[in-house]
Amino acid sequence: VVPSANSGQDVVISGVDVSSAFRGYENGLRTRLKLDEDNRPRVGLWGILKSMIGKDMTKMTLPVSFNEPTSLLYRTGEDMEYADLLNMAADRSDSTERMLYVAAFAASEFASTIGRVAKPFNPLLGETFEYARADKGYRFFIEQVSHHPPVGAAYAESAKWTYWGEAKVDSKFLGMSFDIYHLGTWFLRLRPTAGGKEDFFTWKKPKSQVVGIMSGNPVVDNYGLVEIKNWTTGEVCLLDFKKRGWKASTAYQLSGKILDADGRPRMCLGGRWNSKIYARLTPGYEAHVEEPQDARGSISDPSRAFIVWEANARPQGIPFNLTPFVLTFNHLDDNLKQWIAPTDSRFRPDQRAMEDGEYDLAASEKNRLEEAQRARRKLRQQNGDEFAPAWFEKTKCEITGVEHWKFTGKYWEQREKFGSGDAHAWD
Ligand code: CLR
Repeated sequence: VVPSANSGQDVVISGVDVSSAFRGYENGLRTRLKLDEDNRPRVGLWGILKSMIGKDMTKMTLPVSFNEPTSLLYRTGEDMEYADLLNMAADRSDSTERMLYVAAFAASEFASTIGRVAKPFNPLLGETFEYARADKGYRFFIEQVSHHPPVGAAYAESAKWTYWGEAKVDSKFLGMSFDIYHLGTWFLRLRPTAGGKEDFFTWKKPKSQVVGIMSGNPVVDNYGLVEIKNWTTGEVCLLDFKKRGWKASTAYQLSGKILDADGRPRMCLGGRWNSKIYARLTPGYEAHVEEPQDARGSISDPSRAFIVWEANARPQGIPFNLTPFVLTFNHLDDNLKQWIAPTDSRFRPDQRAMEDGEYDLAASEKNRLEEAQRARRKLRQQNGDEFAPAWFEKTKCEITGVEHWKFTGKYWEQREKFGSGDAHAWD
């Protein structure tokens, strides 16, 4: 366990002291699971999937050994791994440079997909997950707000930014590939350190796809065009996640350009979403950007590229090929138990059993939870009730006109009450 360093500093977001959100995390981050190695049976994917062509993931019943001990709530929380990029963005006084770090953030969200061809657990309706990092100054929260179709509403905030959106995926197994479409829009408000107007960005994630299923060498690819828009300045970043070709050298590539409000190029990007991203100032023209000979280029020097982002190391030997970052999510410290909601994913016995390598228990617990969920839905239907999320409300974004889930902020208030001894705070 390493400290997540609650340095004793107060964390203030938009004038509000949010330090209590970090209570319960004092014992630090775990660096390993109970298990040293996942000894899951290695079964070929194709053998089991071939009868499921045309189905989406929610309608596929797969043995639990195809799962990893995460859920779509955790997989969305993984967006926070490179949240530092958002602080770097806010610290730039030039809006093009802010866009650059935001673009790197949007691409960095895919680094964690390497080596993770496994099914995350389906979150239960109303399930929540909170993750607060005093050392990084942010808090993240997500609630499963819909089951059919599955939707998670996420909201993360820090002194310099607010990031929110809808984790909503549609998937289809087509035989040749398993395709995952990210339907939700992602929103980011950035408060430049130098002052001035807030930036307001939106974008959609590119497509994820599992290929190589039939050949027995399944890998995750992420590809497509992403348009990141800064609604405050009119700038746009076009990111092209290249589809993986036959040669391994074509994998993970990305290129992009940042255009000013008049559509003129200002900066170009290149690199790979699994390792490094570079950029170069290209005032008025476009250029292909690749790894510079020396890393000494600077953001203001059009003659050379410079490095914008580098992926964290992926140490070998972590069960399920998890990243060191996501490994910290399911850590249920005794201290933390006194603070988090009973709906928190850390309390899910099936995911717990999975990460402990107790696969039969994981399967039976998963079954039990899903049966109970079906029973609750039936009851709601009989009573003519509709499920209402506890912490989010559906609204329309005034700027973009896009429907989205608005965080009410109440979660952290109730958490503070609960942690301070109000046993009914979560009722
Ligand atoms: C990609 C990064 C996004 C969030 C996100 C959501 C859904 C995830 C996807 C990521 C990666 C690939 C994924 C997918 C759901 C299912 C799919 C994990 C993390 C897996 C690979 C499908 C495997 C299915 C077989 C086992 C049948 O920000």
